[in-house]
Amino acid sequence: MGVLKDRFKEKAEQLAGEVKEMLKEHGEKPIGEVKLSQIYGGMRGITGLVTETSLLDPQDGIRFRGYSIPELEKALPKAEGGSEPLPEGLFYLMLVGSLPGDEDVQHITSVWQRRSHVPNYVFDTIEALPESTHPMTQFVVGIMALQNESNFARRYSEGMSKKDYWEATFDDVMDLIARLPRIAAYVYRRKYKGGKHIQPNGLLDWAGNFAHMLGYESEEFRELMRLYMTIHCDHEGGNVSAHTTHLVGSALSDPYLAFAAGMNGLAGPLHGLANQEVIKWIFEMQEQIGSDLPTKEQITDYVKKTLSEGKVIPGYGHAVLRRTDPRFEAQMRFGKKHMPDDHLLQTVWNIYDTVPEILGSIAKIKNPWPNVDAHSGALLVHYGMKEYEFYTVLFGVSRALGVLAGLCWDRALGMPLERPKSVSTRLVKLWLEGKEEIWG
Ligand code: CMX
Repeated sequence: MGVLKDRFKEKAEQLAGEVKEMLKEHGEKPIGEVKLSQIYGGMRGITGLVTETSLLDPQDGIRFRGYSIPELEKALPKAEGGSEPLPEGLFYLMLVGSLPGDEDVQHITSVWQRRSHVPNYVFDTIEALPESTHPMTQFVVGIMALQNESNFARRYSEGMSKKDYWEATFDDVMDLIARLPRIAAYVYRRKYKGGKHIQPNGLLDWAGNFAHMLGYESEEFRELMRLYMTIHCDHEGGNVSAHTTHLVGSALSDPYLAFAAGMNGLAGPLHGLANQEVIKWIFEMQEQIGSDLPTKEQITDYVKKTLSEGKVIPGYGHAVLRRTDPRFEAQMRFGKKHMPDDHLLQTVWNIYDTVPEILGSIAKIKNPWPNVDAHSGALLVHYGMKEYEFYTVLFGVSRALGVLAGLCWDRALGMPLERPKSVSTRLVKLWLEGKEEIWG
């Protein structure tokens, strides 16, 4: 068994024992109340899931095993000569629960390098799609084609014991994460670079190699990819991509099936697709105003026009956060360090100075502050990646780290099939009249 697998097994066995004891003693203790408005309101605020990898506080922001993003920027190992965290380190932290050393990170890099081969039939499957197909759809089709390789599916069909589920999941997770950058880069080069593909560089770290396969060779872009892949990876368990991966995995669908399902959720404009919508919206604003550096007054007018047309301001608002997203702040720090004079970034910062006050004056909007997607596209455009329809694929490659580490934990803790109770409005009405019981 590999070093990482051994460590995970040890931690998982310990926690599984603790959870068993905890449930024996406290299993009947209620956690809060559920209101009628919540079941019609996207289940906001209902605590109904357990996710080990990260926790989101509305005021404090995301913490991975207790560490905030600024803390991780300092504490996680870096590439040689680099200053951004390596995503391998965050994967280790989410999986094992403690900070990795340089050797732990190097181990993960080399395992992912070894497992990164993508069979040709996966590329052939992507090639069967029209080039106009959205990059997220091509990405998901590539993942689905790869499902043929699933250890979990093969071993299950051979009659695997329940106690081995976690191990087969772990093997699939490592294979899948290792291969995702190659599939994503293939989609990018196919759609935007005339099918001129770039072979992997086995000497680079996971994110550095991804940048290389995309065709961006500057060390600064590699650093951006390391930061990007780190900060987008997880946002506790209730967001659409994480929850979907967890839900589909609960049917013992293998990690390829579960992750592909999660990616279909990430492809929605209220979730990960917002990063493409932000840049599209800014490009349209620049064009209509006729300037690549609109004034704050012009931005204000444009924001009001967007709202008056019944549209959302992409990149602003959040279902849980009630402050500026620390992932936005991390990208702003990167921008101020590397490209403070870039007009697109300055526009993003001017929007940040303008939008919260406008959204804050609309009573129904609970969070007027920017989320992760408000910033990411501008950094990519700076380095020449203007093909904004591809941005959600980058988000997806990163999100794999969190949701797939989460899936390892789900199987290790023996999480059962997820099956909440639903009710019809007819039953709700009868319940309100006192004629029916809902919870009986
Ligand atoms: N612009 C305009 N209206 C907004 C808004 C925004 N940025 N954010 C929220 N609202 C509106 C909602 O559409 C909703 O209106 P209705 O009641 O008419 O439907 C109302 O305000 C209440 O929404 P909320 O409770 O504040 O927020 P929700 O939890 O329902 O939704 C989110 C959260 C992210 C979907 C929403 O803020 C939004 O649509 N933002 C823009 C899209 C975006 O940036 N998504 C990316 C989120 C991060 C990610 O997952 O990647």
